[in-house]
Parts: sequence; structure tokens; C-alpha cells
Amino acid sequence: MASTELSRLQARFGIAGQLQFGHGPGGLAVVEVENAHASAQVALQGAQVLSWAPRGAAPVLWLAPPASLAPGRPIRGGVPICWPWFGAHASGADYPSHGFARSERWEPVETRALEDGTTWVHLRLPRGETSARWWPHPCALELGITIGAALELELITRNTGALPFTLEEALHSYFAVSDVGRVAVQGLAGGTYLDKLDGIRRRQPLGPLTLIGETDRVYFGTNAECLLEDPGLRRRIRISKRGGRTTVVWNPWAEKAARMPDLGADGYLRMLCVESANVADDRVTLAPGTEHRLWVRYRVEPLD
Ligand code: TA6
Repeated sequence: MASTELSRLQARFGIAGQLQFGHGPGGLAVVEVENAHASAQVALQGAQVLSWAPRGAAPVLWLAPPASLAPGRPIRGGVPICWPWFGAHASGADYPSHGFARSERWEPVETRALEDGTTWVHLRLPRGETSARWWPHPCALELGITIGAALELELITRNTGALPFTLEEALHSYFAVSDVGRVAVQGLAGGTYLDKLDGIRRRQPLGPLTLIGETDRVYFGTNAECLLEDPGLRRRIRISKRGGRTTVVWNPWAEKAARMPDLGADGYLRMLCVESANVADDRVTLAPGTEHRLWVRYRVEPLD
């Protein structure tokens, strides 16, 4: 993005000493936030949170090496927004995986320094012609981000047309972990999931989910809070959600990761996706004039 455009955004939405526009990793145009509670970067491409770290804490989100990042290319890491479909499109073979929201450039609507010292960033997806090509439904898509000791994201879809439409969505969060083979995810016990490795639906055994290889599971009908426990970093990440009935857990593991250059040499060891979503069985149908909100909050706690 040209510096003049960044300067215009800075003049309109910048907050002295707290929020500025600039070029981040890979030359991506980003909103940079530093406040008393945390620091974060949000790419205008896809309104994608690239990084977030509560003050004094290690980064909570994993991001691909900067060399693999470039404007216009889906960014691996942070919190990609998958919308209005998840994974491969049902009929459009040439449609982008996970929808188009993450590839388009979003625009700021409002920024605010809140009284509690957190920072509010509100973005929307302009109705570009590419989205009209793939998605012929009049709608509005916005994201509200609250950056503080917790990170909150709220994805809002409004049906502004005269006909209902059905969508899938996911906040495809890449959490930073010490070693994916040593972490555990609490909160999914007893749930039913689709194992995308073989297409079979199974029930999650009681107890925490631990990983011993490639894992790609879609848990349906759950609004459970998940805890990502990481003994190596002596922390747990509390993943709360509202408006999302699906939780996706994904790690490609070594063999598939070796075919994903943007994961870097041992990237798969240092990340785990725990995604709050509405996918497949849980897809959302929006009547004309209504809206749907998918909200998440991430908090870091000591693992005593
Ligand atoms: O959320 C899991 C998943 O659907 C995996 O199947 C894998 O494709 C992953 O998303 C990454 O997708 P991406 O298009 O970002 O490479």
C-alpha cells in the first residue's frame, strides 16, 4: 500500500502513542497497536490479526516466516477469517480455499482508545467485484477487535438483501505452542467430530485431546470453551466463543508440513489451530435483514 494511503489512514484513524498504520511482515499494510495491556498487529488484508502478546507475555499467535508473506497471498498464521465458505468450495473448483474474505483488503471503520486501556479496531469488507463474482448475496461483513490482556474478535455478517443465504465461517486461529506433541486441548471430550483424514465421524474420548500425528478434526454442535494447555510455556490459552457451534483442531504434522513451504522448517511443531467456526452441519442461514455474530475471546493464564 502506498505511503500516501497509509498517511491518510493514519490521519483519520491513528491514535497517538497507541495505534498507527505501517508496513508489517512481508510488506503487508498493518495496523500496529501498543497499549498498556498488549501489543498486536492487524493486516488490512483479510482484517487478519497477525500477532498479539499481552504485556510481558510471549506471543500467543503463530505466524509464518516473513519471507513467505506477501500482499495478495493468503497469510498463514495469526487469525485468518474463513468466510463465506470453509475449505474447498462445494462447486467452484477454482474458488479460493476458505472463501475470499481473507484475501481482500478490508477498510477501517473506527478506532478507539477505550477507558480500560484497551484498543478497539473496527473494520469492514468493501463489496468488491471479486466477492460479487463468488458471492452474489447483498451483505455486509465487519470485524470488531478489542486488544488488551485478552483478545476479542467479533465477526458480524448482515444480510442486506431480500433473500436468505447460507454461509460457513471460521476464525482459523494459529496458536503458538512450545511443542505440539506436548500440549493438550481440554473442552472437547465426548464431542462428535468429523475426522477429515478419513471422512469418518467419531466420538472424542473423555479426557484432553493430545496429538501424535496429523490432526484435522471438525467438532460439531459445541459451544464449549477450550483450554490449550502448554507445559513447555507454562501457560494455558482460554478460548471462549459465542455464536460458533463448530470447533476445528488442525495440525499438518511433519509429512504434510514438508509440502507447505510457508510453515518453515519446524513450524508445525510450534503451532496448533483451534478454530471457532460454523461449518457443514453447523452452517448458518441468515434471513433477510438479520445478522449473525461469531465472537471469541482468547486469554492467557499461568499453568500452575
Ligand atoms: O482448518 C483446517 C484446514 O481446513 C485444513 O484442512 C488445512 O487445509 C488448513 O485448514 C489450512 O488451510 P489453508 O487454505 O490456510 O492452507
